[in-house]
Amino acid sequence: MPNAAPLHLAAIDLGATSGRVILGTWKNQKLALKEVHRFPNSFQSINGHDYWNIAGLWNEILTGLRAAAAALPKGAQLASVGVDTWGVDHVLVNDTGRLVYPVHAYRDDRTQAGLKRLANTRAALERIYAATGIPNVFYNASLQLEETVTSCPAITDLATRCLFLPDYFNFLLSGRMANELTIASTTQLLDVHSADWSRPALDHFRVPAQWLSKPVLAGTKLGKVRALPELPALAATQVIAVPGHDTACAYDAMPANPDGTDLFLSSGTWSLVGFENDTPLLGADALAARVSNERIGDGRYRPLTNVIGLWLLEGILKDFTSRPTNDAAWSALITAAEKLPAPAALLDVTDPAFTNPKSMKAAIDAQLKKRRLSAPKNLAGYTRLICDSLGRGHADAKAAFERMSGRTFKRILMVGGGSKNRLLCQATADASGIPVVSFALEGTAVGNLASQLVALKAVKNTAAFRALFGKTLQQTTYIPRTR
Ligand code: LFR
Repeated sequence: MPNAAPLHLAAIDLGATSGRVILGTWKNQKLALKEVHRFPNSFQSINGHDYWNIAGLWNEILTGLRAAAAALPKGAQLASVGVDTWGVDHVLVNDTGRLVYPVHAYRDDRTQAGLKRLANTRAALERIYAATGIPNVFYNASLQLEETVTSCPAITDLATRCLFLPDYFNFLLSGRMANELTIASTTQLLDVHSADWSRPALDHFRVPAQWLSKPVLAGTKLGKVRALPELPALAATQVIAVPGHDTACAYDAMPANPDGTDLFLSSGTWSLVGFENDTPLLGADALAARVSNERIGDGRYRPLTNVIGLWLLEGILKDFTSRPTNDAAWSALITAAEKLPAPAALLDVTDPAFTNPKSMKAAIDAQLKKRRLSAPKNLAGYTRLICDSLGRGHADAKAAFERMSGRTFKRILMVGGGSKNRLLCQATADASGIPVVSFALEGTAVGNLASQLVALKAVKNTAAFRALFGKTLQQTTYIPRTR
């Protein structure tokens, strides 16, 4: 049924290396996207610790929303706005919403001691995994909060609420404090069998239970944009708690076959390989394969594994002055890398040395040296090595999921920045032996808008959105090559 008046919505989509505000217009069952603001993002270090510039991000959000309002046709209004961000990071605030602790970035190595402690306590590790479905990873909010409470005990007097980043920006926009389910599911503090916090996990990491409220499901209306002098044009705009976790949004945007035979790959700074399921994947195999049972906006599960992703390439580029600065130079780099012979051996992409090195090139060279392998000669060589190694990592994740779930995946659907990298797409198809279908798509922003459309009752549900949106999408299929 064609809708009479177009609906205009804004997606605020924050990534660890860049953020954007996208204006979505829904008209005649079609979604048109317009990027109205894009900005770089990075954490900054002071005295050995890494922090996000929260005021800077808020100002970029305001700039983006003003740009969205200015881009509307005359007389039109933004019906709603939603925020998604990377996982795990959070703010601690008091009752009035004032920040009472600096906002650490998840790559800060302050969690290393806690990470090792849990890794070395098998019984606790298994108990926490059984309770939360989230493996022991350095960035978990659980480890971060444990470190905060330990290093600054007075924090339990100062802070009354813990808001994850999308929750916090929702609060700044709407005035309402709420924890949203998908972002809560990244923390290792949510109960894997319900949609509420896990008491055993909160107790284990000594996180005050009163800092958190029962998570709301995606699609919850938080109220109108509050009177903000910076945003006079948005007084009638509804703030909707979309899936706050960017990966949940990216998965929602995938035009997947409803028969469950598609594996999903959201490829950006991280490669998130996974699928949708009615139940979590738990037990020893899942723990060994580091399966993260994150949640879909409606409460179901997204078992996924987190492969290090294009962080490797982003890192190596910093080590070369010859790095590409425009699309043509990027394409030339990928072409040069494609022409090289396949590397004799691939990187072990699970190496913790790649987490936050001073120089990615030095970290890669050190691993190769340890394994008595020679380092690539130039940037094209590193690009080839990285893309082929990530392709192998994606294929290993596919094999593990097939083994654990009993499913057979027929295609890998790929969205995000990496879906534009044909070397990475082809390497993934070659290593996994099934076609990779890549969509030139900002999946995270699209999933964010889809959730708003469902909440506003313009679309029935995610499946209906995928079916409609899939029809309009450009796609490229990479067929596996036999070697
Ligand atoms: C991707 C992502 C991943 C999460 C990582 C850290 O942007 O949200 O899903 O594991 O960032 O939060």
